[in-house]
Amino acid sequence: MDEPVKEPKRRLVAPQSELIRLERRLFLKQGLSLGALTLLSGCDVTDTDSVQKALWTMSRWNDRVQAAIFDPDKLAPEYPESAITKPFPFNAYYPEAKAPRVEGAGYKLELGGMIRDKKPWTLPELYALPQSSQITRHICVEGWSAIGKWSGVRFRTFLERIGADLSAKYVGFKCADDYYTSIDMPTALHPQTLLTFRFADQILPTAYGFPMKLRIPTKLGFKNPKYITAMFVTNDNPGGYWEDQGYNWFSGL
Ligand SMILES: Nc1nc2c(c(=O)[nH]1)N[C@H]1C(S)=C(S)[C@@H](COP(=O)(O)O)O[C@H]1N2
Ligand SMILES: [Mo]
Repeated sequence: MDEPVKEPKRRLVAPQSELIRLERRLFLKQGLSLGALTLLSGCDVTDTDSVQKALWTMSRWNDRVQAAIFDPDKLAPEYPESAITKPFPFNAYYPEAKAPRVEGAGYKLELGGMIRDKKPWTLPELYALPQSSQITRHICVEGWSAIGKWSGVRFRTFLERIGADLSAKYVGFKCADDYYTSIDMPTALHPQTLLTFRFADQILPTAYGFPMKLRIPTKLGFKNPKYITAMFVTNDNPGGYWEDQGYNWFSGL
């Protein structure tokens, strides 16, 4: 849609649409209206800066509440093969043609932080770990969802194998693009959280994150890093690409 907007008019509507954006975020993420936020925070909603600050405070509060009510035994729904979405959508903060092409032969997964054995892992070593599969729904905050089949090692199994400190708070991920994200340890240990190397029974294609994607069906799509090159265990929240721009950090069940 190309709607020509004249320069002066655009400048006039800009602050208004910023507020509409904020209101939408507030409503989506906290189930709140701008009016309710005004009452709760006492800040002037026409002052975008203080609204942003209040949003951040509430988002952090929300993370704590969500982490507290996280149920490690609650499973995301699984589906039959017939429910798989074809074609499965690609998504990233750039178009598909720009997806990073990781060289499999020389690849090594780097480990850091609170991990006993930080020896880097090659792909053949990772493929030799016990593998399991899931058919689950990937839900993107942008408003689409799709069912896919991923296979790989239970992340808990891998964390145990490398001697990760399971009492630490976070696991952080670095990716071959400039993406990064992090998750809470209870979610890392959840039985459906898989470090996956296959999509639809084939080695992960570039689009879906070769050489690996952390598949977490209990979290929104942006908490599922593709093209992982490094991971580390830490007690300092590493944030994330979208999280640092205001998306709720926990974003999960
Ligand atoms: N490295 C990396 N991982 C990423 C992203 C990204 O841009 N880079 N985008 C996230 C988002 S927002 C979504 S919805 C899913 C999309 O995964 P798909 O391409 O397999 O559908 O990847 C997530 N993981
Ligand atoms: Mo997404």
